[in-house]
Amino acid sequence: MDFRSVLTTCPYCGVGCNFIFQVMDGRIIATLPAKTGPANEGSLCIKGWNVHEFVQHKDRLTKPLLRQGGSLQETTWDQAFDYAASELNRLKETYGPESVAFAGSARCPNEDTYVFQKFARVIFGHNHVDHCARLCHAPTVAGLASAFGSGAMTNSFAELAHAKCVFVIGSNTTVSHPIAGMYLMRVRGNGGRLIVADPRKTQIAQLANLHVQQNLGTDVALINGLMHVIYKNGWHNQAFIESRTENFPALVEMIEPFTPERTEAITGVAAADILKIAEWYAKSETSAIVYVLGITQHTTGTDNVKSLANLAMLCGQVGRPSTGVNPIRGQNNVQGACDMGALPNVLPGYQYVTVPENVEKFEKAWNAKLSGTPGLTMVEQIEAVHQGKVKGLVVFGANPAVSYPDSNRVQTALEKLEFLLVMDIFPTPTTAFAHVVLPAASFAETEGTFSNSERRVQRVRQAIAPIPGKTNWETLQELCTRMGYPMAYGSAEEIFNEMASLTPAYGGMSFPRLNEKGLCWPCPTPDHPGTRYLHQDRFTRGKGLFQAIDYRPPAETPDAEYPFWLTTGQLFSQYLTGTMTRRCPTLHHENPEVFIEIHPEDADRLHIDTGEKITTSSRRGSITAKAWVTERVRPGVVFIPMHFMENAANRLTNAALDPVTKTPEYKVCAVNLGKAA
Ligand SMILES: Nc1nc2c(c(=O)[nH]1)N[C@H]1C(S)=C(S)[C@@H](COP(=O)(O)OP(=O)(O)OC[C@H]3O[C@@H](n4cnc5c(=O)[nH]c(N)nc54)[C@H](O)[C@@H]3O)O[C@H]1N2
Ligand SMILES: Nc1nc2c(c(=O)[nH]1)N[C@H]1C(S)=C(S)[C@@H](COP(=O)(O)OP(=O)(O)OC[C@H]3O[C@@H](n4cnc5c(=O)[nH]c(N)nc54)[C@H](O)[C@@H]3O)O[C@H]1N2
Ligand code: SF4
Ligand SMILES: [Mo]
Repeated sequence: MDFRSVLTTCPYCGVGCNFIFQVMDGRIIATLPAKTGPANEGSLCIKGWNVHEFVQHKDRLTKPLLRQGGSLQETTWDQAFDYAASELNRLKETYGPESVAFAGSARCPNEDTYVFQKFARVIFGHNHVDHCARLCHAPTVAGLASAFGSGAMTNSFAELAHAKCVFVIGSNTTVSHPIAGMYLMRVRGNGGRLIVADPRKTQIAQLANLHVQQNLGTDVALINGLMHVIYKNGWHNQAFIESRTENFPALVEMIEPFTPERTEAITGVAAADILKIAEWYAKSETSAIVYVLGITQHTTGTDNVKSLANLAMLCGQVGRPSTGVNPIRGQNNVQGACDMGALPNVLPGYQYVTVPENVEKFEKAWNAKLSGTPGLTMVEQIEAVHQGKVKGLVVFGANPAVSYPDSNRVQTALEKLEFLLVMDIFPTPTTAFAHVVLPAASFAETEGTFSNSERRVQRVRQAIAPIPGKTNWETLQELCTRMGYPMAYGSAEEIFNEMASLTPAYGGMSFPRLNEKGLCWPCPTPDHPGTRYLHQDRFTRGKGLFQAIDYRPPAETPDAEYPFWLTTGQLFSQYLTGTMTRRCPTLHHENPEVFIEIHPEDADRLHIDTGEKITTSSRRGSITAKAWVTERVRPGVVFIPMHFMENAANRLTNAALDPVTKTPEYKVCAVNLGKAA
């Protein structure tokens, strides 16, 4: 009997909990929390505890698939590589390199993603490479980079428990990031105040000292209103503003008209509550802001983030322990996938493609011709397919048929592609459109690193042999080699070392150093201890930049034909498109099907009961699901979870994009409702 314990990092959310796989005779038999985990300190949520259920599920893809005679058939690796390479070369030669786009993954280790974006850039010489940060936290990266110079969470999770005030806005923390939620649940016990601003009555809202329910998409107005009150009462931090920031007069002018009364009229939040939040946040010794998708998934996503940065700077609540602006990143490695340059405007380490010296640096290191023009973002790639500009798509660890907005339109684009290559661990609605499917190794089958929301780079370790026979970077490097650019990495560590040599924030990291507790970037030199909180004495960009942001309503608002507001999001025991959690019996049992949350007043008016089937339609599509009559939503608002491919919320959502980052407005659109026919 061979028994081993393997310490590794959770593949679900950006908290980055550490756990120990118990492996017996080549099978994982249990998952146990690791006390040494810096983010989880010995705790795990239900998804972490049961993670091995999907890893060894019978549905795992084990062999490559090739479309033959209209259906996907098993084939050899050799044939799959040959066919994929010849099709990609054909498109490149027939329509030019710009005709092939790349959608990457925030699920896979940094090393896989580094190789993925390098493959796209060296073979095709363009920057049409993106990943799901686009659907999620791209506004964070853009908004915080413009205000502070760095687009990452400023502080660490454990610090949050000791803040005197935590302002949670648009984060369903105990559901989406349960272990981060654990720290927030300690705030009140430690003598701090917890404020939640969320249109829905979430669990964390019910645990707060104060919960306000703003109208969907009105966060800029709410934050400007808070700043108005803070400034008028003299609760702002003048010394901080003078020494650490610039452009303050522009902000003062912008917030002038956002009186509590006007703010109440726009947001629906009572003026008295606005006053209370302003006072608690500004006057507490340490105040931290926590936000997630309620802030970012809007056509005003970047504006929302900039507004939160304004609020923190106005009060000097940044650059110290237990303060800051803390976006909790969604996917396990979305921070890392951004760091690795799986983005159309930056090379690894946020080195802009538009700066010629950066392009030269990577051209020299990679011995290839690269482009200085930013590429297409995820949703733009789909539009480019409709316009006939993109003919081939390489999807690595993503499920656009379910996760992108307006899925009917996405699916017609996938159908139109001359060549679709998908690499996944399971069959999905996206692999169903593919010409070639390459089976992927899961996180349990590979060495590497994930970078969590705190910028902590942590080890991922191989517990069992790769189920498809190859790790993901091995597969990608073989395809790249067959397309004429030889890659010959011998290990994940070798890939990490190349990446670190080109990425200053990772420059001082190495596997031996990461083996202990991981390191938070920036960690520029081998003797640097890593950085727990950012912007201590100066902002990354020098002075913090105040930006005057005006309120803009969402792209689509209710009218006579579509009189309800729809908002979408996540559930506790399902994860994104459900490919993994729906195969974990323990999780699936908790949230087995889609539902539509509707307020009792609306349900009464429409004579709808809990459990009854209702149909909801938007301008783009419709779905039928059971109603859940609940006061979690406000009158006039319905909520639908996004996880269920057979009844995808994205058939309804609006592909209206944030103008800066092209992030879709998943959090607001207009729908109608009625009993199912
Ligand atoms: N169990 C589970 N955990 C997950 C995931 C999962 O699918 N399942 N996904 C992971 C990923 S990738 C991500 S990005 C995160 C997402 O984590 P969250 O962002 O916390 O999850 P959401 O459900 O999208 O909802 C955020 C909150 O925004 C609120 N909201 C809706 N509209 C607005 C608005 O206009 N303004 C404001 N201020 N709030 C609004 C919603 O009511 C909700 O409470 O979770 C990660 N963790
Ligand atoms: N309506 C609505 N839609 C949303 C959202 C919302 O709030 N509302 N949220 C959005 C958000 S925040 C996000 S992040 C996106 C997520 O969008 P996606 O990234 O498309 O969704 P996932 O379900 O994470 O898809 C990841 C895929 O990778 C596969 N996979 C897992 N591990 C590996 C691996 O190691 N290697 C490979 N090759 N594949 C692997 C999984 O089986 C899965 O099919 O969805 C967005 N869509
Ligand atoms: S909180 Fe996130 S990282 Fe931690 S166990 Fe749960 S899903 Fe995994
Ligand atoms: Mo996300």
